[in-house]
Amino acid sequence: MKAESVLVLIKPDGMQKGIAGDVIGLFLAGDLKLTGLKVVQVSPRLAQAHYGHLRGQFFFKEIVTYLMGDLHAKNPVVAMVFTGPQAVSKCRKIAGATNPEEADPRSVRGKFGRVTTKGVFENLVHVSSDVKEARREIALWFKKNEILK
Ligand code: IDP
Ligand code: MG
Repeated sequence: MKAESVLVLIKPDGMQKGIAGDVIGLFLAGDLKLTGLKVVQVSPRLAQAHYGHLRGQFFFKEIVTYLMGDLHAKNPVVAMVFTGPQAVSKCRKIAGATNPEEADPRSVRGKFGRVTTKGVFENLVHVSSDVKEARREIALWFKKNEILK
């Protein structure tokens, strides 16, 4: 089967909770190759570009400030690329549903996520939703020479 790549982000709540290692472990258990990894202090520009397609949603401002660490003591993001057959669907399954209350209790979001009283889905991770989105996002977060072949 043809290999594909996916962008996985551990968002600032995961860093603040001190569970980045556990989260990386859950993705590594998916039997994909880790082909990129770095820590990023997210700028307004990067956060807005990352969520550009969601501009106009009622939660847009909130998710931009969330990704920048403004809700979590300015913690950074761990950005990773995983590569292998069906990398997108495998990593989406490991992450769980967008709303942590609806996510499988064994998924990352089910285990560690929460919905705040203000209604923010603090769901710990981002995973590209398809191969096309993954290509755009990987190019946004990584330089070519930061990713293994
Ligand atoms: P995904 O992260 O599961 O792909 P998207 O629809 O791409 O979900 O939404 C991006 C992020 O926006 C989510 O991870 C979540 O943090 C937030 N979000 C999405 N839908 C809602 C909502 O209905 N209420 C609050 N936050 C939301
Ligand atoms: Mg998405």
